[in-house]
Amino acid sequence: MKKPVLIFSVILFLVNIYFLKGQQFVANYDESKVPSYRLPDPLKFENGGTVRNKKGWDRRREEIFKIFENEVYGVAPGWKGEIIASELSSDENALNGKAVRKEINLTLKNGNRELTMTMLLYMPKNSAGSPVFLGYNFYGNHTITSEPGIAVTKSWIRNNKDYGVFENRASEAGRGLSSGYWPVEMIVSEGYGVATIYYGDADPDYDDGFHNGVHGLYDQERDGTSWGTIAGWAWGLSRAMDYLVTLPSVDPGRVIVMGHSRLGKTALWAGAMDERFALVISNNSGCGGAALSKRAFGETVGSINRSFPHWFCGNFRKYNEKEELLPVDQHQLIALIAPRPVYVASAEEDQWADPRGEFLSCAGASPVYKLLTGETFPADDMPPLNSPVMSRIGYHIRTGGHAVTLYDWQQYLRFADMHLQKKERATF
Ligand code: GTR
Repeated sequence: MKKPVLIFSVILFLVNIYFLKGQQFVANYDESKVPSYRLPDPLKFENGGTVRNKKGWDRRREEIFKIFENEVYGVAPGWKGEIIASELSSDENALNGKAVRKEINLTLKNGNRELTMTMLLYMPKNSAGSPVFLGYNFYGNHTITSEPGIAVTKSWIRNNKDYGVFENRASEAGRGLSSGYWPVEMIVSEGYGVATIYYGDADPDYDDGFHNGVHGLYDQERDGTSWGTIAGWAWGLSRAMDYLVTLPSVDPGRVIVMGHSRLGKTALWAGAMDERFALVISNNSGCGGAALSKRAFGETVGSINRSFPHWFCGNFRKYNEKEELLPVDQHQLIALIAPRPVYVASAEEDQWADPRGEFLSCAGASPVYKLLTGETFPADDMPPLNSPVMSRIGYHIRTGGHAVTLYDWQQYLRFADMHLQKKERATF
């Protein structure tokens, strides 16, 4: 080959690679470009046999759970340690006398390693066995209400000038700034408690090679199946649960695990890992949460693994741009929660999280709920905006963007009332 031709060919080759790669990195928002895919059947064993009853489902559930552990979130270790709870503060007349508010340090001790998470707990006044919403917050306990008594977190936080976080330290400036996400007074007035922990207490949200946070409680050789950060956060919620079930003010059979976005992914995996959670809520959880991966719509497995290399297990990277090879999809994550009630919420402008993919996961989990409870998911197609559908699976897509809004909470309370308080609420 002549030299100029050779040079030209090499340049053409490089340009090709550049554009091909480029294409993979551009998110698809066009429904007509969703690849054709086949979802694994939650009611077919890996060997092809059919699940026919509850006993069969228990075995199938094991299979699906193991695949999620090994290929998606990683395997979280069992817990044989000790949790030491120490109360930091208590206010019997919080929220204008409606609630009892406590801050509790939960120190997890595993041999000579330890980690402390600070829980903020609001319970309705005179509560004896109330249901509770448990969920992490993004910016510290002091951000969820404006009440002055709540300590500003001392943990590492991603810098954010809007929240007054500089040099990875929170400040007074953040107080109450997340109260829109947490309408605590309304929730408590409806007879529910709220328990929340800053998510970075369980595991700081950056890639440090899994030394700090809950991973640091163990001395572990890591491989492709080792737990990532989402599994770590989910595991931390189970430790919070270990504590909640000891409180007389809390009904241990009615703890609801709830989360938004990355913490929505976490809530779903926590609900799958720990069957003590009575109800699970995923708000705008998207890729690796409620959205089907095989649709590759909005955020994809490749893009999430590149942006957040610490969230999932190493094996999940095998499916970057190869979603068709995934042996599970996220409808099976919803199915792992069955027969417990689960609510998935999407937002119209949150296309990155693939609302249709979140809806289709609910529909895909429906046969498992049908088998176990006789109830199906009552929607064949996506419901109109702001028109929730609720059976044991609840779903809505509301107007607006990626956030937790009052509207979302109103639906969660209605859904929780239906299933855990056994009272009907027409609508808010
Ligand atoms: C985005 C990420 C999403 C979602 C979100 C969040 O950057 O791509 O998967 O988790 O963050 O947690 O706010």
